This record gives sequence, C-alpha cells and structure tokens, in this order.
Amino acid sequence: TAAPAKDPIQARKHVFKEYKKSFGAMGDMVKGKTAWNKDEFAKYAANMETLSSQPWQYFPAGSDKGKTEARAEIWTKPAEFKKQADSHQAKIAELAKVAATATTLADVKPAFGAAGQTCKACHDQFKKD
Ligand code: ASC
Repeated sequence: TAAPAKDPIQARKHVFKEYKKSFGAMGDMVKGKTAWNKDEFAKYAANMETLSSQPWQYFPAGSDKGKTEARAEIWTKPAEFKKQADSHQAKIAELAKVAATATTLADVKPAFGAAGQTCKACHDQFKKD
C-alpha cells in the first residue's frame, strides 16, 4: 500500500521554513548583518531556486481548513495564485543566475530585492496578516 499522503499544510510550512533559512541568510548579508561571501550567497540562491518549485503542490483543494495562514483566495482565484507563483519562480531563478557569477554585494542587491518583492506580493494577496 502507498504511504499515507503527507499533510499538505505541514508540508508547505516545512518548505517555507527552509525558504526562511536561505532567504534569511542572504538577507543578513544584504543588510550587512553578516559578511558578504559570494560562494555562500550563491549556494543559498541555488537552494532557493530548488525550493521555489515546491510549495505550490501543497495547496490542494480543502487545505484552507486547519492551522494555516492561507487565504481562501488561493482557491477562488487559482489563475492569480499561479501567476504570483510563476513570477516568484522566475525572479528566484534570475537571482540564482546573477548570484552564480556575482563578485560584490552590489551585483546581487537588485535581483535580491526583486525576488523579495515577489515574496511580498504573494503574501499581500494570499496570506493572512
Ligand atoms: C523576507 C521574507 C519575506 C520577504 C519580503 C520582502 O525575508 O520573509 O516575505 O523577504 O518581506 O519584501
């Protein structure tokens, strides 16, 4: 028999916690809280690129019920949710590409900011608070 399906709410929270580790570490460098390290930054950005394809499968119909900050609009406006997810993935991919050849913090700042805006845009529309 197949293994029981993972609770999608727990699964997506897990992915977003992994997001926070990488995006947070990059943000600390961007803010000057930690020292710029181009290899570390590129590693985090590459990890984000892998992660950025993963959350969306864990928003099946019905998973608005439970301990979640997901708004009902995810399921009532699926095309808009997909648009945000696609835009986010594109900007994260761009960040990873830039980070792979960056030498200075200034090289990655614009792409990091643009990627962060796609986090925020989706939260504003689809996440509670
Ligand atoms: C983060 C985080 C977000 C984005 C967003 C950027 O570090 O947790 O949701 O950046 O705040 O504007």
